[in-house]
Amino acid sequence: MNPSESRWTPERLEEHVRLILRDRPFLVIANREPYSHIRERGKIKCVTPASGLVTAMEPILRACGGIWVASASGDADKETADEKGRLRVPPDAPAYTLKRVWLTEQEEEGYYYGFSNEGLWPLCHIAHTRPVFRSEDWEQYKKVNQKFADAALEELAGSEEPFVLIQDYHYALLPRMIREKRPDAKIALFWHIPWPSPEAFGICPWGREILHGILGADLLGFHIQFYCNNFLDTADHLLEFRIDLEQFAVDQGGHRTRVKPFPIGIAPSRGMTDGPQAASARQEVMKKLGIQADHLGVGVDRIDYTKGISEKFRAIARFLEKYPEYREKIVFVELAAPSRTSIKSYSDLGTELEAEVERINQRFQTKSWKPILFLKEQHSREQIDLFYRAADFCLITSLHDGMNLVAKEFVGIRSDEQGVLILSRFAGASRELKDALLVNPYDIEEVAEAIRDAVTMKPAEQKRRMVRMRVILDEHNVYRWAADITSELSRARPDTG
Ligand code: ADQ
Repeated sequence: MNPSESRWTPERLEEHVRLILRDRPFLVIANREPYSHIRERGKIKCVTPASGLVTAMEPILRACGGIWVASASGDADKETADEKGRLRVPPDAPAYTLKRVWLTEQEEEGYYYGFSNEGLWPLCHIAHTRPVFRSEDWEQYKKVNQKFADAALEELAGSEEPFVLIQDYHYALLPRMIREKRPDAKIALFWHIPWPSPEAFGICPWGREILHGILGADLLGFHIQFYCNNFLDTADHLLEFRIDLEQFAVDQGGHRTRVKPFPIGIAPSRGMTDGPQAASARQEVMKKLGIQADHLGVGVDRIDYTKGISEKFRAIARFLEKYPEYREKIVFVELAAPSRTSIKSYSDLGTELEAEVERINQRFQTKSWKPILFLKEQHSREQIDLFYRAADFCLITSLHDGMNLVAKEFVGIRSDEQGVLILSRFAGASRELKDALLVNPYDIEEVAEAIRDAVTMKPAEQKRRMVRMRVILDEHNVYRWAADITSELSRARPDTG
């Protein structure tokens, strides 16, 4: 079979899912909605957040006319849905149902910002930020999980053997809540972030309840095998259930949860063949920013302490210190999206990073040159892609990261087979993208050397590495990720006893 025949496409995924489901319903639960409605200058506008998850889930939902349950987020969401929060989407070619769930401010504060993002997020990422566990947040987390379970159960009424795919750490309790009412459902939970060691997880006051909730699923997915192993170790330490290390499963009486890696990918060939190629992209970027440089580096991150943005800036400073011949010749552009800003430590981090860039720039800058441009805003897909195309290297220094899609986006777009990826070995993506320059982001010296290796790497060597990484991305795109999860879920055995 040639590669194009084996490649997964939305059509192939749709076909695949149709065969598996045979008219059984498919329900996705995710915090983010695929379509939201906002008011703009007196008019209602439908907006689609650019998201890999929407790309992967839509073909499945299209294939079976499924249901997506999510938190309402737009200020015109209410009047565009029916009294049960339902509407048909995509608006221009309705194919499946979006069911919106409304949260109160207090619920959102406790469940989303509190327990999910100040508790579970730092608990699962080893980035030396202490998790905060407040019992009020935990109460809201339980309440909101129940609210989503009720919304899902309402939609599943009257169906038989439905497939339920739950996304992420916001819904750890949901698999058990749904299973208790619908033992015939096949339930999967995909956990997009790492899973820590049993000792690290053990500090969570409600660790056992969380594990018990998760283990209501038939299938638990992580990006890499290492997180699966950590999860099984944790379950072994904290619970009494039988762990099957040969099959990677947890057995609880008659119910079995399989734990498997499903490395997420990106959509294939998004803009890979069209749009300006590297040289003209470079010109466009330079003109836009009013800069001149022989070497251009790029970083693309949400402003989050797990992404190691401060370590990245320190490594650039160290590079300029060690190799002064690159002063005035290299510019590093960091596209940094503000994120979770109602949590104080996140908004403080944005300000601290600005100050750090200012310090480094003041130290090295000349009349006509600054080494780092910190562009703190949400950029459009087109803008980010332009920077990926224009850059000589992309620098990713996550202190810990489930996968890191930026790494894959950069490689995916480089149809010119040039450019160097410098990638933290603590990002899940480092398991697949072995031809990146892999670094320990805590080792500033090593990252500075990797920058030097990137800017001196011969085009033939860049090509050799890029081609190999692109083959891997091509084979493991996001449609295959969705297909693998659904196939595996279809093999789940009904509970016994
Ligand atoms: P994130 O932590 O959000 O996702 P990542 O995988 O890097 O991390 O995805 C970030 C996305 O946001 C990318 O598509 C990127 O292009 C975009 N982005 C970043 N900065 C931006 C900016 N300034 N403007 C606009 N867009 C920007 C979580 C996990 C990851 C895992 C994903 C998917 O933490 O490890 O890879 O889910 O499972």
